Amino acid sequence: MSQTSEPTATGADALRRQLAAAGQEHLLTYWEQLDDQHRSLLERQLAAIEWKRIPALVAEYVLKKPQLAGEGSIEPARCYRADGSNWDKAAYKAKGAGLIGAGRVAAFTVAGGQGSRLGYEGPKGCFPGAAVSNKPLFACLAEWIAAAQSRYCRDTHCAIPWYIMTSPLNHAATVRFFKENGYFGLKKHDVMFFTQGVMPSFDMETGKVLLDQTHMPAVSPDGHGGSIKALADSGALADMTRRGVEHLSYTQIDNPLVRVIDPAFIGLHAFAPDSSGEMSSKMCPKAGPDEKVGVICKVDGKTAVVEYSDMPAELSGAVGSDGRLKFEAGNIAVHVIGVKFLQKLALGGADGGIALPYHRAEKKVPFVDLATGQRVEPQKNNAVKLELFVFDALPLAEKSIVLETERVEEFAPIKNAEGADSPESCRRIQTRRAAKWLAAVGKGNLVPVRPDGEPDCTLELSPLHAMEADDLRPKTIKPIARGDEVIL
Ligand code: UD2
Repeated sequence: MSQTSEPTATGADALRRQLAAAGQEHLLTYWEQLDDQHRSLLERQLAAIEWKRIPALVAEYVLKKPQLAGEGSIEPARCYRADGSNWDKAAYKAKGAGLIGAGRVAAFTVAGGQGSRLGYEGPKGCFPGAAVSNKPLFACLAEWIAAAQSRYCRDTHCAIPWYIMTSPLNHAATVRFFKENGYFGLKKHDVMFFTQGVMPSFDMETGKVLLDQTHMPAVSPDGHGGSIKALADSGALADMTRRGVEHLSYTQIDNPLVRVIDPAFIGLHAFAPDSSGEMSSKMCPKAGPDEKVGVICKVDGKTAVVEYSDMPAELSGAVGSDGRLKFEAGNIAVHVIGVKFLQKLALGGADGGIALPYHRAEKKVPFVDLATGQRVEPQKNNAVKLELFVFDALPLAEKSIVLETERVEEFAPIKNAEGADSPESCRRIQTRRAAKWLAAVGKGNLVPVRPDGEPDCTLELSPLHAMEADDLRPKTIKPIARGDEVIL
């Protein structure tokens, strides 16, 4: 490592000491050569990292591979069925609607991811999501919130606040997009943005943090589990308390079909006897034993998500007497989380929070080679990234319920440019849902069908027009021609 001279500012001195104590002083290798602007950029980015935690993380997660799979017993999670066969759906829906109407529920969207698999440069929420109009994903979610507000808060005039987590990499672009689009019809003061933290990328062999540029460490967002700390640090939790919000409806930005606010799910979470109102989950039955999604299970009696890669093959493939996969509960990343539970997680531990485990991913991360000063684009994995996952909070809840949902009803994520979970598959599922709802209210004959049973058209249905099949009953819908693209 080349010698660097001491930064002059007191802040920079303190930073150098912190870096030295963490064994990461090499990050100031180019300090002498940087101009003031780049120095202050480097200083700001390094100051955002909690250096005192880094040596332990390097030892535990970077220089060795931690065993994440639980040693304990794994059993299927009990689920409330989508068809309401083992619960009183109407009663819980009414209770949930009451909470929404009383202003006790807020929406929360994690939108800090980088969308790298999709190959899209901007914030993922700006990506076209609606099947025909190409409205962006943010608009799809905003319309659901507006629809829920006018349906459940009509008499009370309460709002459904919307908290959106961005990352330092996409925050400015996200906020600008909302401004340019008039907050998609929502009130500006009910939409709150905050950024999540970042984690540095580490050299896989040495545990040293990589420099992306001479004035920039290699960093990436710290995972959706970073939302717990970010909600507290940003003041979002305090804002919820001020507004009287008690439950947060958590969804991801990548799924335009998601029921952003679902009264039946909220009612179960808040009132079911086997829920402590801390953290609940929706699941979608896995398409088959090999579908690559985490599975919601009971691990040592506690609800938890087991990553598909950690699931023993004999369990993944096991079939019950009802012919269903025993471990069928695919995690679709839809939760309701109690605000008190979030406060406990964010503020309750010895060092001010309850630590979730990190997940280690080996990646190719470009870096400045300190020996040559050249930037290197590695051909094989050279780095470790660490991320927190929000579902690791599930076992910390005392009692946690799981609600089944059908894929066609609310799971059509856009993750890849093509194939499974792509814009095309999302359009197909949106169309199927609209056709299913039309059929449910006796209008199925309006939809042209292919020999394989698929609708022979593309359909888009805004939640502002229908949040469930019954809403389509009074509507007049013209017959749809083969190949048509129709906004219902
Ligand atoms: C996630 C789940 C998977 C399944 C699937 C459903 C994990 C590890 N896996 O897979 O089990 O439930 O979703 O669609 O979560 N995000 C942030 N900040 C970050 C990282 C991600 O806000 O630092 C957001 C991101 O913007 C997106 C969501 O989290 O809304 C999911 O991120 P992902 O695409 O990395 O998750 P994925 O598809 O691997």
